[in-house]
Amino acid sequence: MTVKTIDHTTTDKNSPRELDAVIVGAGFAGLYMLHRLRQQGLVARVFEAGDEIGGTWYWNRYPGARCDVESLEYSYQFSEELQQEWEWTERYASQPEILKYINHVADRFDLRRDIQLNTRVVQAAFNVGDARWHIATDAGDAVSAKFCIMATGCLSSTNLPNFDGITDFHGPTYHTGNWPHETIDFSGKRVGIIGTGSSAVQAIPIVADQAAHLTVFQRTPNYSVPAQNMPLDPAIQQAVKADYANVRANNSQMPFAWGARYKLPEDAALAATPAQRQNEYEERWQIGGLPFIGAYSDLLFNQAANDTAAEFIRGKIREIVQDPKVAELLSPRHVVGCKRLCADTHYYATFNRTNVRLVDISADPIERITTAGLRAKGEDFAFDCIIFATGFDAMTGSLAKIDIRGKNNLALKEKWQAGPRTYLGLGTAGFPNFFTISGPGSPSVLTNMLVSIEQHVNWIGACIEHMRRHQFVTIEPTVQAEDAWVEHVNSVADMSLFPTCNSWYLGANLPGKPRVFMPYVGYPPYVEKCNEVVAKGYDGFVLATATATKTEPCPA
Ligand code: N01
Repeated sequence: MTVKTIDHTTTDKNSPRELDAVIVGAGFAGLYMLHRLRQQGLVARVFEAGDEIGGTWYWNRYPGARCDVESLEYSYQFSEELQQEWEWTERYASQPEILKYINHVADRFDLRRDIQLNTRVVQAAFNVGDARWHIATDAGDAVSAKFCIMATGCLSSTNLPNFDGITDFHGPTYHTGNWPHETIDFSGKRVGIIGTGSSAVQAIPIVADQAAHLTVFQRTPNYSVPAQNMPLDPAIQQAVKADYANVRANNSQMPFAWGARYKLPEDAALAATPAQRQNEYEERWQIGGLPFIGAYSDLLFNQAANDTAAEFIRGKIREIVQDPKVAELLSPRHVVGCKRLCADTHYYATFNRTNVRLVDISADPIERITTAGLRAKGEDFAFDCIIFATGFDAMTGSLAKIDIRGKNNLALKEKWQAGPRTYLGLGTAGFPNFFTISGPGSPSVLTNMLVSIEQHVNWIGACIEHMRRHQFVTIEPTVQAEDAWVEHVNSVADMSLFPTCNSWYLGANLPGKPRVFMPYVGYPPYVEKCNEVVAKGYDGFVLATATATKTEPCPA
């Protein structure tokens, strides 16, 4: 693909070809970035591949799709009016409600006029000559922009394993991450589902309820805690809204930027007695969802501590699931939380249904997809439809799909061959004026994404404003700062138990993907570092004016 020559003489007021910024993606990150840049007086355009806005919440519309961070926290905080006026109906918002909220935001802030739908960016190349990004789309657009900002999401490039015979099946197939827009009715159908991650854990109870029969193919069992979802108590909503500034501020001090309203993990599990631990875990089980992992401060850092939580959940599985053999197969053996903890509604109990069968494929991978269904463990399974709940090429997948070229025609894909390399997850050396919102090397997926997105957008907005005030033309990280950051991200991860299992955080879910822990562990120290970088005049970045390059600290 080559970038079309830009006709600099054409100036269509409604569709300028020379922009201040191009933003790729119209999910939570892209929408707020557009709003922020407009407030700063910049001309920006968002390109979005989907035919509607919403990003991950547009594509992931499988039955049961729901957020695992509470709705009162999984929302923007940049506008006091917005956070006061919007009424959430459930403790954990469903996908349709979140999509409605996103659309409300777009209308409220008049964002749609700068969003181009049905348009996938296929190439972005930096030209040293004019210090601009030249961007081409599959709709034939060729524009140039001073800044190229990737708001492409961390979980937006679906992973469909390359099973033998993948196209042979005669019936319909669905991927949870790219679900059809019409309602799929599984009534009377024989359904097969591959995968038991967060998406499957949410979908399985609902599909099982409708289908004549559901077969679940499980490669690795997952820990899941009941979400305890319920209608949102108006008194709780009112109390949070009355104190929103404090609620948000307290969350920003939490390791993962959410959940400050729950008891903080002060003690170590190993310092508690078995009876105290049992009570604590039981209390957390009743609270529901991700706060379970906050029971003790050492759960993600000490194997023996983690074992106590793992055994508690395995005990729950044995209590809930009537067939001991099935309970054993559903019982994970890895560290709790090292793959993302799931939050469910009746997941384990679903395996007590007579129309549900669990097939353990941990030792025998699926042999092939067949015209009638699939073949596994020497057995032929016949289905009316198959659901792939097989996850994503996380964090780097959607960037790798675009031909991104920095200075000297360096391809990002090539630079990241052995794993992503960024400074702060915000930028990468050799790619001036290129920003990644919640990029690898930032806390992103380990946190409440909305908090991390807003922190990045605010940082990028302030950086662009700083450049304007001081007449800098380009900014990019130094190789030294980037190398030190990559090492730091890894050493922090290595202090935790996160790298101990085959998670998508590590890229270990995809054959051939380099095994590198991608997110940064710890939101507050990360924000402190970002602020310190700014206070020191964009320490670790190279800022260049039209005539000179400035590597020494400049006024903050
Ligand atoms: O994807 P996953 P997901 N043969 O990668 C299996 C967020 N999310 O879409 O574990 C057979 O977790 C794979 O097996 P294994 C959340 O952050 C949030 O479910 O690799 N099986 C696994 O069981 C989450 O973590 C929410 O051995 C294969 C499954 O497919 C992230 O998105 C809801 C296979 C994939 O699980 C991803 O979740 C949904 C193969 N070749 C998602 N390849 C909430 O907010 C893969 N698998 C609640």
